[in-house]
Amino acid sequence: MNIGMVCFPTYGGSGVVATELGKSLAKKGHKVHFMSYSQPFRLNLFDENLFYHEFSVNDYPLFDYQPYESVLASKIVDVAIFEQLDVLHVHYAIPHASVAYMAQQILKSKKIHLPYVTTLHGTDITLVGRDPAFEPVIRFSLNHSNIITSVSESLKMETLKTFKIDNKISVIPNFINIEEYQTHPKNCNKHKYAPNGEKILVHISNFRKVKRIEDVIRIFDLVKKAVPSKLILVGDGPEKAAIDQLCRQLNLSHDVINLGKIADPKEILSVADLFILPSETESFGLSALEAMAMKVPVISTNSGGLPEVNIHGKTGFLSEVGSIEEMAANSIKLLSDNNLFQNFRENAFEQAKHFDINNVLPLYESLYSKLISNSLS
Ligand code: GMT
Repeated sequence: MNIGMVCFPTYGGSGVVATELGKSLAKKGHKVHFMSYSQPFRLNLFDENLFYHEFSVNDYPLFDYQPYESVLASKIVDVAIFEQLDVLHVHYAIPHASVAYMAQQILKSKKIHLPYVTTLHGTDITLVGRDPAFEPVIRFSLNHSNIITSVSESLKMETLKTFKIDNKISVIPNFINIEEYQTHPKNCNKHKYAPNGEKILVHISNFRKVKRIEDVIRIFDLVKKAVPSKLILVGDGPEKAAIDQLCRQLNLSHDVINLGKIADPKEILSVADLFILPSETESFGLSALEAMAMKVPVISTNSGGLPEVNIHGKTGFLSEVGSIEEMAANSIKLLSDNNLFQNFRENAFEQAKHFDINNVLPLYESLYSKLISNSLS
């Protein structure tokens, strides 16, 4: 198949899912064409069957806001014709679902049918999508998507509650390549971050308010008082400066290690004892799944799709949003009981196996095939 893939290239789960999906499809022999304004951060163009079509949105004094949508729609039309795309897959509904619709209509006027799949990732529905200013456009473009997928049951329910859509939503969960985690060496650099054998807590995100990073710091503050430990923060974003300030206030600066943005989290996860994800809302929690694939138990909230990934009392613990003391107590419980901890590590890995790419890729392939055969008939 010839597949067009549209995603945001920035540091975030939807771009990671699109990129990893594209890479796996390419390995199976499909040709995958990424279209974006800069190269998605995990894309490796040396891989066979992967192509990247960049577009730039020119600035002009008249524009306070650059016409991203128009340029992307034109790029899709151009690539669809030149590369003879069979299907288009857009990640993140805003604005990609309406752009896909526009491209589809332009192509239709040229007697070309390009079916599109829209994958909902989370904040496109739960945060940004809640803005009433987007409602008619989102509803329309979702209703006109040839297929809608969502990354969790919770996000599907949330979408049906927020938007009156008649279209069916298929749940296809996020995934990891379990083999890459299984074969990754463990603990190699642990001494670098924890020279005195401290436990290592890790948080990875794009440091937006929804991630509640302040809770990560406050949980760590309590844990550290009971168990010698270090906290590694991976990522960057709008909350970073406030977090640095909080670490200074709590006298934690020497125990909190900031690594900034890292494309592949495996090395960091390989030294982690616990993964902390206290998000306000989280449609799936791909970073939690990546941690579990590396046998790292997860302390998270129970919001959104997190309970579909992290199983309370088995692979980690779930708490209400903002329950800092409880999340700290659960962390201490796990870090102080080696038998329990080893049990959770194995359970986390077993649970992660359900989300292996080999189980998920055929679901996307069969959706694409269905769309292509419908358009041929
Ligand atoms: O805020 C983020 O974590 C990034 C965001 C995105 O859209 O890029 O992530 C969302 O999509 C991920 C991949 O499907 C999910 O694993 C995240 O749970 C989801 N984030 C939220 O719902 C806050």
